[in-house]
Amino acid sequence: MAREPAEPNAADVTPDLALELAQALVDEQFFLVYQPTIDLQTNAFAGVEALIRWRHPRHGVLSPDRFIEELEASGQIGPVGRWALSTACAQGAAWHDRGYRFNVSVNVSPRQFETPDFFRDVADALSTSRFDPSLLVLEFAQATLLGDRAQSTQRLEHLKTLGVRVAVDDFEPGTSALDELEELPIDIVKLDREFIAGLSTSSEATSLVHSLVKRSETRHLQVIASGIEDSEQRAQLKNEKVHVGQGYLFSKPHEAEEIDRFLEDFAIFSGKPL
Ligand code: G
Ligand code: G
Ligand code: MN
Repeated sequence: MAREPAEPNAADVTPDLALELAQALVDEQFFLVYQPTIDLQTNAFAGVEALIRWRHPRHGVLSPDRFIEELEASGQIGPVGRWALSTACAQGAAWHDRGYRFNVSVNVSPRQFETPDFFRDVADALSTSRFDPSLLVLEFAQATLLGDRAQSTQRLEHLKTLGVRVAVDDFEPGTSALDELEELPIDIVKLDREFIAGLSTSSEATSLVHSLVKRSETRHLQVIASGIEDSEQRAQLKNEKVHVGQGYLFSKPHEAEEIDRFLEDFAIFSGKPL
């Protein structure tokens, strides 16, 4: 599905971009931003999703929609994905050391998941950072998992021996293949943000959320709603017993230092209704 970029970009893609991408990792132009997730029932801070950005020397900060595909096509997703995993785990461990214990989610693209190195990349990121594996969530798009299901199952089970958890990203009830996904060892289902955007005007969407949550209880799945932008959506999702929420209503993605400030406010004002 075509999406508006979440943040405006400074320039259109140029052929140079592909070449420049090769140097970007060496030149430390990539950085991660983190978007908080909130327990909708208790208002507790639940975790963050790590999202990559490219600080381009001339075009400014570029969002992954502009360069992930190119990284995939050129095979550079291997080293860049490794960097993202190890950076996110190191940051998660640093928060943990300061007494904050929450999940850190990292997005995994199709080609990353396919490479034999991926398991070792995750294992290395965990052991180097000493981040608690049970706090690391790997997010996969449905299409990444549903290609060769037998192979996906095998890979996911192997990854899960590390103690990590697995999320299905951009899930759209009604159109997504829940039956097939449930055969895989998944732990978390993330509701698509465009689906959430349509929630208030569609009673059908509301009943789809209702049955998903009901089903998740017997399957021991956690349901996360992404793209929550207003308090009406939040109230509706809380009412439907959706476990966790993410979206601009709570916070945009921010660099780690800004998340630190968010956490401080959280500790101080944890009793306030968000
Ligand atoms: O952050 P933003 O909404 O612009 O992200 C756009 C897309 O890029 C999302 O679908 C997200 O899954 C993907 N993405 C963000 N960070 C990473 C990353 O570190 N690795 C991979 N493979 N994909 C990412
Ligand atoms: O596909 P994935 O869920 O990994 O994409 C996450 C992206 O969604 C982030 O890059 C972020 O910029 C964007 N995003 C997060 N919250 C919101 C929101 O409330 N509204 C919109 N429009 N985009 C959001
Ligand atoms: Mn994601």
